[in-house]
Amino acid sequence: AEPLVLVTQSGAVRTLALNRPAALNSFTGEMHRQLLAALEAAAADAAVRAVILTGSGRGFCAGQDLNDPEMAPDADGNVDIGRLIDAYYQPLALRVRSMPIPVVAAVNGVAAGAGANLALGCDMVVAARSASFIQAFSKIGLVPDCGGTWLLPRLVGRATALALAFTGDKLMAEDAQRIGLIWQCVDDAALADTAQALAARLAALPVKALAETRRAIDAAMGMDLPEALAVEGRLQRTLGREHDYREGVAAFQQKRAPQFKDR
Ligand code: T3D
Repeated sequence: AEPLVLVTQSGAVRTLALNRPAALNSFTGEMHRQLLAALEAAAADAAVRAVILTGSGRGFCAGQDLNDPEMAPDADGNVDIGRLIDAYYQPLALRVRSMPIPVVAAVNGVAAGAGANLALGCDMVVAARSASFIQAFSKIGLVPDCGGTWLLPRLVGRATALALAFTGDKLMAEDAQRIGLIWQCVDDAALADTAQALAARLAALPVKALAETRRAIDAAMGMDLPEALAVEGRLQRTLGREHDYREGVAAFQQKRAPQFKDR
């Protein structure tokens, strides 16, 4: 069978493309399993220093496949959504957010429901001009999941988070960039090259320090200043003993390009 996640590699950048284009790459259990396995493999492979997450066809990801047999109602007509959340969406949101390397979302088309929040949970989001973001949950009586309730107010503040979540209106990539929901909006034809160049640039940086930066910033959101300073101090003390720090300083002093390798 055709893989539901296409895995390709260019230099140190691994690209994972969701691959159910006929259903706008919406999630079935099997696509979840393949994506999680592909993320685990990228995390474990020293030759991979950045990941790009994208979609094949005209969509990025339309969230849960609302026709998935795993969502079939029981005899009382109820769907056990909690099972899907526990088995798939929570592990996915946590896996993306705890990767040891940077994760770039290249949003090639519509990102709806959990698909929007999967993209927004990545470290940097680049979107094609024709792409859009839809918090589709309110239309089917749910709350934003896959980290949406946590991500949205942090990205755009409470007022905009609630407006996006309540209305479920389609937000075009250009507007998403304007309000700070994503990093960059580019012409459709430039998306793949822009994402690849960005990921390659991140891959050449000390990725361990980038992963710790993500962790520290996420943690600091829930801390007061003394606590956040303590975390910074702890991380700086640890990173200061690593190869990449010595290499970065030596390269600066010797006026040469650094060769980072910690992970
Ligand atoms: O179990 C749970 O629900 C747990 C919770 C999970 C979190 C969620 O993700 S909830 C949100 C689920 N997603 C949605 O509600 C979005 C549903 N999709 C749409 O609203 C629209 O498709 C889009 C706005 C995303 C795109 O619209 P458009 O007009 O560009 O495309 P389309 O024609 O609607 O879709 C193209 C095909 O993809 C179509 O199939 P067809 O008719 O050509 O055979 C459509 O049915 C299919 N498709 C799109 N989204 C889904 C889907 N099939 C299954 N599930 C989908 N989510």
